[in-house]
Amino acid sequence: MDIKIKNATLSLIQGDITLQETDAVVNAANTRLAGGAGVDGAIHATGGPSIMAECRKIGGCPTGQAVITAGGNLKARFVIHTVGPVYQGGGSGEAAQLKSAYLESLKLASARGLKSLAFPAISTGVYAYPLEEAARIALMTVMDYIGEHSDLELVRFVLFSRKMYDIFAGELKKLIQQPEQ
Ligand code: AR6
Repeated sequence: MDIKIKNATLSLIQGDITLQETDAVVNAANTRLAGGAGVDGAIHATGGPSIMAECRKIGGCPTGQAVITAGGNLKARFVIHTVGPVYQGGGSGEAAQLKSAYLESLKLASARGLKSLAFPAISTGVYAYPLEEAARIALMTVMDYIGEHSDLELVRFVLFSRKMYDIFAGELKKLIQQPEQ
């Protein structure tokens, strides 16, 4: 599913983030940038050890922030590593932290002059964020950003399962129908 916002395309696909040919792919990392399971494990496995070497030099990344490394053996030239919140019931600022993880990744892509970016569904795996709310926050943050900034031409959400694709597509349809909410 694709929609146009100003000059940019917001795209949803079912797939594997490690295969994307966008300028950068976003990694759902942890604060130590230490690697792990899920997207993080897949990106390091496919991208090779140079990505971890750069992560070690950077040292870490607070929740809601983002850092950038080269893409190693990935097709993407860069990896933006961001850290989403661990979901703890919703009363610990998780929504603001999740929004910030997307926003800081977008800002970093803009600052580097990148034109295309692929996101996974941050925090929806190991970090257990409720799926519909996570999808809504992800989509609203990206839609607002590309509506206000003309530099990014493509933002693609790469959803690993059919279920997650359907959740994102459902939330996107709701947002398009009721853009003020
Ligand atoms: N491509 C796209 N999406 C994927 C892929 C893939 N190759 N693999 C998994 N997903 P997660 P988190 C989906 O757990 O919740 C790591 O250990 C997955 O189905 O990767 O932010 C880190 O080191 C889910 O919907 O990230 C951290 O410690 C989504 O990606 C911690 O997990 C995110 O799941 C971060 O947890």
